[in-house]
This record gives sequence, structure tokens and C-alpha cells, in this order.
Amino acid sequence: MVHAKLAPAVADALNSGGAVVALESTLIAHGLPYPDNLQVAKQLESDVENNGAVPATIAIIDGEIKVGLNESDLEKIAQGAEIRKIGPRDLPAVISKKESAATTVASTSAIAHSVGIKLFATGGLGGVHRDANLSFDESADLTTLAQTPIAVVAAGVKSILDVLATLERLETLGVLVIGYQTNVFPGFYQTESGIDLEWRFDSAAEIANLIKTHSSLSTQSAIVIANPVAKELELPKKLHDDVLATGMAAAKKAGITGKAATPFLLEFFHRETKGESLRVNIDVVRGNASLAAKIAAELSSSR
Ligand code: PSU
Ligand code: MN
Repeated sequence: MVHAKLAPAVADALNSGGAVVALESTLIAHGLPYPDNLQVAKQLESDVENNGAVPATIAIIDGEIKVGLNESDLEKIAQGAEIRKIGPRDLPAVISKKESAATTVASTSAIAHSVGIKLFATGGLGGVHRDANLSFDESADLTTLAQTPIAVVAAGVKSILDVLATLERLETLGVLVIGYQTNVFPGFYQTESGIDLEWRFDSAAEIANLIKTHSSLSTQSAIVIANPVAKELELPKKLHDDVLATGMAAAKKAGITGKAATPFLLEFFHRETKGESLRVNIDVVRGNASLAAKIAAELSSSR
């Protein structure tokens, strides 16, 4: 990737082998409502700093790939109802048109890896949608993670997806999935999805060592570090399942498909749970940003 503009703190840290954590902008622009999302964007950066790493929020601003955003960039993304949500394939279009855009897990990973960032924190990954056998809707997050050696901390995949099918695809695509202090794959808004994991790691140091080993083998795919939300913070199961069922029906009725599906359902959840799911979503991403920073700090200090 060429021509990425690095914030000074990010450039310094990368040049000196310091700890850096990439953060994405789609979850700010299209996953959370304004103005809460602006506060969350700043909070995530502080969480990364407080856990020993430099935050690098990634977005496209006026046709420029930016790694590390300033105040006005963050504001632009946060207000971005009309800001596009873009995957890796869209980069040449948005850059040549000098537009601004929010990057997904896929495009954020690709950009972060290209500038040498090893850790990335998000909320929940995209994956295989429930009607994918008919719609072919599978997130570009999966195919990008198959060819991008970066470690992504996520609370599993969004529960609006077909979780089992997504895990099957991750296996096929060669993406290692490990649990942080858990044997069960997390369920985004919930601590557990009910699906067992094959690998469990219990400390940031152990995961830093895993990442070093992964690099030494020149593996070209990503590692997903599945970090569940604490049990006492999760969305109650009945509420979750009820809202999911009505949300899927509402999306179908409104003819919502493709890129719009995830933002529509997240917003539906936030509205129907009267902000409960928003609170959980924020707890989820904050927990992931903190863990990613701890791992990045371990990785940097053990060089
Ligand atoms: N995680 C969140 N909120 C989000 C997303 C992830 O907690 O809004 C975004 C990510 O940017 C992810 C995208 O890449 O949703 C997946 O969208 P799709 O299903 O259209 O590929
Ligand atoms: Mn999709």
C-alpha cells in the first residue's frame, strides 16, 4: 500500500519498534450513533494509550489514506451518515475521487498491515450472513483476513450472522482463531456463542509469543483473537434473541441487503433494546482495544 499518511506518534512508534494498535472507522461511522460515537472513538484511543500502545485509527480523508486521525478527521467520520463504508476493493475509487470514507475490518486490516502494524482491535468481525446460500452475502472481512498477516482482537463475529458458517469459512481460509481466557467462541453482544474453540491462550504475553511464531513461519493469513465481553456486561439472552428475530424480519420487509444490512441491524438493536446493546457494543470494543494494546506492548518489549 502506498501513500498512507501516518500521524507523527504512529510513525515514531513504528520506526522505533513501539507498540501500535489499529482501530477501524466503520464502527464509528456506521456502527454507533452520533454523537456517542465521537466520544467512543476518543475513548478507544485513550484505552489503547492507557494500556501501553499508540492508537492508529484508520480512515480515508479527502482521498488520502490516514493512519492516526486528528480531531477534525474524527469529527468528520463520526458525523458521517453520508460517509461511505468501504472495503479494500473500493480504495482506488475513493482515493481517485478524493472522497472521505470509513474503513471496515477488511480495509483497515489491509492498510494497517501495509504500514507494519501488527495488532488491530474491532468489535465483531463481519462474516457469512444467515441467508448467504441465497444472497451470497459474505463479508470481505473473511477473504481479506485470509491474505493479511495481522492479529485482530474481536468479540467473535456479529450475532446477526451465521456464526457456525463463518467459523467454517475461517477454517477453510486458513485463519487461526484463538480464545482469550475462554474455550468458547464469543457471541459479540453475549459472552458465549455456544460454539467451542480449539485454542485457548490465557495471557497477553502468551499471545505476543504466538504472534512472533506466526511471523517466523511467514504465514500469510490473520490470527483472530476472540475476546468475550464479561458475563455481567452481556446482553440478556432472551432480549437478544427476540430483538434479533424482529430485526431480521424488519430488514427483510424493508428490503435491506448487502452493505446496509449490518448498520441497519445494529441500529435496530440499539433502538429496540433502548440503548442496552449500544452499551454492550461499547464495552465490547473498549475491552478489545485494551487487550490489543496489552498484546502490542508485550510484543514490543519482547523484541
Ligand atoms: N464491529 C462492530 N461494529 C461494526 C463493524 C464491526 O462492533 O459496525 C463493521 C466492521 O467494519 C466490519 C463491518 O468490517 O461491520 C462488516 O460489514 P459487512 O457485514 O457489510 O461486511
Ligand atoms: Mn456484505
